[in-house]
Amino acid sequence: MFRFAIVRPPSPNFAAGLTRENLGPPDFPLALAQHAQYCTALERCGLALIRLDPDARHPDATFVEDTAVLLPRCNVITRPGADSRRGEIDAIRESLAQQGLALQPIVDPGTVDGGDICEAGEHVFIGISARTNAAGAQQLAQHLQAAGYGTSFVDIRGVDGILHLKSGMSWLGDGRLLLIDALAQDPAFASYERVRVESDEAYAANAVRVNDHVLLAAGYRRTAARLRELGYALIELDMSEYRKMDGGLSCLSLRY
Ligand code: CIR
Repeated sequence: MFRFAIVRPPSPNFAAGLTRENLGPPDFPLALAQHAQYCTALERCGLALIRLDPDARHPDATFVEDTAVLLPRCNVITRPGADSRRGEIDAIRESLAQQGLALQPIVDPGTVDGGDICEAGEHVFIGISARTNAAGAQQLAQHLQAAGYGTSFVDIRGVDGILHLKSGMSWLGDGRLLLIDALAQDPAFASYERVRVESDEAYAANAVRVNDHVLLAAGYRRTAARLRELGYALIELDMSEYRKMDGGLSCLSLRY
């Protein structure tokens, strides 16, 4: 069960953040409204929110997930792979320390973005990507293994269209993963029940199980129907402005 989430609304220069998408600049007032709906959804799932102030020095700072990996027995402050994002960790470290969490570091030359880390109960998948390098993945695996978690690496550098591992997959609980086709065949996931996301709905693969609900991007009819069939209570959220900046549902909060 998650009890808390750290969230941080975008700052007015949100459009200056990194993106590989060609969907045009985000509409800032709409991004704020979508963020507010996202926060309401987390509260509906029973979470108490820790709301950080927007950070104009870091236009990507709303994507708080990339700055830490928080698990019941292991908390790690990351070292984000993009230079422009490295300073985002300061405010997160301070906030987590205030909550009394003991934090382990990722150190140079390692880089890790939290979006590459997919916790699946006692096992953690660590994506190796343009942001998370082999040294960072190795350091993180050592921290996790010392805390008793199993780990495996998933190299996504050859997978088109996803920035982070979790851009293409999510843990649904109950032994189930939601996956895009390009990941579904990876042997790392062979022992899980795999729920496929069709290629024209690939963005929906970044869902988030939060206690008794699954948060899902709005507008992905077949994925929503499949998850409902499996018995999940969905909260569908419009993510259009975050998608323009290469972000998905999971990136907007750090849940613990
Ligand atoms: C970036 O490129 O770093 C941001 N514009 C998007 C980060 C999205 N984070 C995530 O998927 N965990």
